[in-house]
Amino acid sequence: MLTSTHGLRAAAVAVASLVALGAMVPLASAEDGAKETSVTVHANAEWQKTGVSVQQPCNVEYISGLWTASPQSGMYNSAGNRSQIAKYKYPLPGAPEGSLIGRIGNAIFIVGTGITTPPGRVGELEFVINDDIQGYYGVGLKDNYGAVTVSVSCQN
Ligand SMILES: [Ca+2]
Repeated sequence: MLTSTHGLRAAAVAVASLVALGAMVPLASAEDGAKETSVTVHANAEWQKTGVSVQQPCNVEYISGLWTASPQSGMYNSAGNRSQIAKYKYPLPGAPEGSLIGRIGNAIFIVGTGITTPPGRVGELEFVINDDIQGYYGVGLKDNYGAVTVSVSCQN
């Protein structure tokens, strides 16, 4: 899904990030070839394909939405629940439960509220909530609800 309103907001975020870093880097924008995609990730589903084929590192930024991996902990954004650390069988052990996790091939990484995908990784980008997706410890994804939306901006 492509949306222009999300594009504007992500561009503003990108400007703010570059200003904060003092970077003298030309801004990526739709005009100079960056391709931006809005992706909604659901809390109650396993690894979700984005349709985005990563060739060069892509920027992922949280836009909107709340979800939960455990309703008694309340709702939160893609940063997850920082007071609950993911267990061994979760997609990314040691990262916050309920955080947004990305995968390209066999590389799994935290997205949280925003990242640049790891260099040298090529393939389809996938997302999942950091929860017990196999139902190893309990009900797994069955008690989850909500969704978060991110923008994915790639130069390829
Ligand atoms: Ca759960």
